[in-house]
Amino acid sequence: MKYNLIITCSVAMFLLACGKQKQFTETNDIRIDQCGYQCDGEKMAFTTLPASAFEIIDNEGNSVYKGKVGEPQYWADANDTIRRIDFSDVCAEGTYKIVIDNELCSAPFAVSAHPYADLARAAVKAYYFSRASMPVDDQYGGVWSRAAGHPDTCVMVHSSAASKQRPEGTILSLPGGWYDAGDYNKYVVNSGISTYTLLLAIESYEAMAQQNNLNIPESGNSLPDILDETLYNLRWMLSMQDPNDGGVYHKLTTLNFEDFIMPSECKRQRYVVAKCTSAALDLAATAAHAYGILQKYNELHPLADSCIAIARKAYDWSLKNPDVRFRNPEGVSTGEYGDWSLNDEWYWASVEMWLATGEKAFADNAKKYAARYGTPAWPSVGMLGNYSLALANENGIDGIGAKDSIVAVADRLLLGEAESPVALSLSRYDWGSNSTVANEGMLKLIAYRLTGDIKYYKSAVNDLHYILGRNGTGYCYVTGFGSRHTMHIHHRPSAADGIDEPVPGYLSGGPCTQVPNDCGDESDIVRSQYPAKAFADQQCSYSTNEVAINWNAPLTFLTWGVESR
Ligand code: 9MR
Ligand code: 9MR
Repeated sequence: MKYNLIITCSVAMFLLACGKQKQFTETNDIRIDQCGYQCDGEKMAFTTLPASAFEIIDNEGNSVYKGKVGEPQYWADANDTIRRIDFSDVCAEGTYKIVIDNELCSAPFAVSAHPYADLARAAVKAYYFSRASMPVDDQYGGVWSRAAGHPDTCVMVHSSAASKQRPEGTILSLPGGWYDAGDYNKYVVNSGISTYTLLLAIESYEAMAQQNNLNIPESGNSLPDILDETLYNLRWMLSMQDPNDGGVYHKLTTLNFEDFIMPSECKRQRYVVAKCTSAALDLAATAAHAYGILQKYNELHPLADSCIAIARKAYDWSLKNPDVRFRNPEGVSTGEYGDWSLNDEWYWASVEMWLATGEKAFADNAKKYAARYGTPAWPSVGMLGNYSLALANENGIDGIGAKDSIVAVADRLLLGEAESPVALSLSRYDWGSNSTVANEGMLKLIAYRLTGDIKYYKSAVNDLHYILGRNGTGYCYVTGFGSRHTMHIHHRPSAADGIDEPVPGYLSGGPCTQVPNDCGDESDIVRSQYPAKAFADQQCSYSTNEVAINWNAPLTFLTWGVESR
């Protein structure tokens, strides 16, 4: 290190003396975390080029560190031979570039005490941009301000949802909530895991929640901004219950997807569609969990009371209708979120109801549905029950080792990371693979919290590095961040607002091996057959480049947890 410094200083002095700096050509083949690295953290980049030596230069072009590039390793997921670049010894705050073989350089990146603070805010702010039924005002949205859309005050009961008290065609007022994704519909199942994940971030990172100013209309009131944002969706979710029987509508939607137009231009009729068990159980779980948190705020006591009452009714409805699965009814073609296995929803809801009420019947049901659940996703929510159980300072439910289950999954993920040339646990590139990475990172952060073992935290930081550019494509997958971020997300406002820059803070779905022809069979957009590269920064590529509330939620938890240490 000392030797390095002496050499690099003299080179710098020589360059300064000559009055010119060597110019390097920037390449995307040095993959870095484009948002930067923590001062005290491990710092790894990798290159797909056959380099042997590297140096780190600072803003003035001074070389501050020199090292050898790692041995070549084959990364099968990307069909690339990669070499690691380890510069963990560079700890001083600053802006740097990596230079390989004295020729090519990376984009500039930061080493900083808080490289993800802005990102952590933007990940939540994205929800504000996604609010239905209200405008995005100039003072909060800047160039991305827009008029309100989808008042949802005249929503029709669809034939699939008709009941005696609310026959087909009944008009309901169900405003608010977030648009699910690049489309403008609102789906209860996907709202459940998203809202819960944000609630868990609020509880887990309370100090950050208290301080974080998101510049949203509620900023300055007595509640944390992230909680205000989360309540915007929770209140809508609660309204999706039919108070007559406790059943919960699966979604609020147009019959077909809207065109790529602004929210205020959308005029199609919206409907509530079919009640189903997964929606009822996910609402029960989320509302029961919210009940616990909202009680901490005096002004939210009435809302907390509604939460537990609604959760109980939804759970009771589910007991009477334990297996009503959702399928898009004839004539409805928007997002399905159909789920064929409901044991995990039963487990999660039973755990939350037990935590909220302490009633034995719920614990018995939780035991009945306990199983080895894995990393969460919208159709597999069992692990969320383990999160709540393990994080609540309660004795737990006899025979359910929630903490052990979390740690066992985290350990498996760390094994995968250790075997990966690029230090990544991810092993499947499904639709929304970036959210799998974020959910894996979140699970590791919870394991860190439960055990205090720093190895889980470090591994979660590697997940964040992947999302922010140290990956198979060299994209930073969050709009508005990094030197090369996704520009053409499948997101209707970003496409229709006439602003080149997409609305910031949104996580793209990421590489995906499903629907390789989403841009059309005739399209000349060809997606790589290698999973880690199967991505297209194209608006048409909804299976790789859409955004979604259940993807930004684990990104929020991950960035908040990494920043909170
Ligand atoms: O825009 C829709 C997106 O939100 C969905 O995730 C996706 C899959 O259901 O479908 C998108 O809509 C496309 C439709 O499925 C096929 N025709 C083109 C639509 C817009 O790209
Ligand atoms: O995230 C969902 C993914 O797991 C499914 O494979 C896919 C197809 O059913 O649908 C995704 O969810 C989309 C939803 O159906 C409609 N809104 C956009 C969502 C993200 O693409």
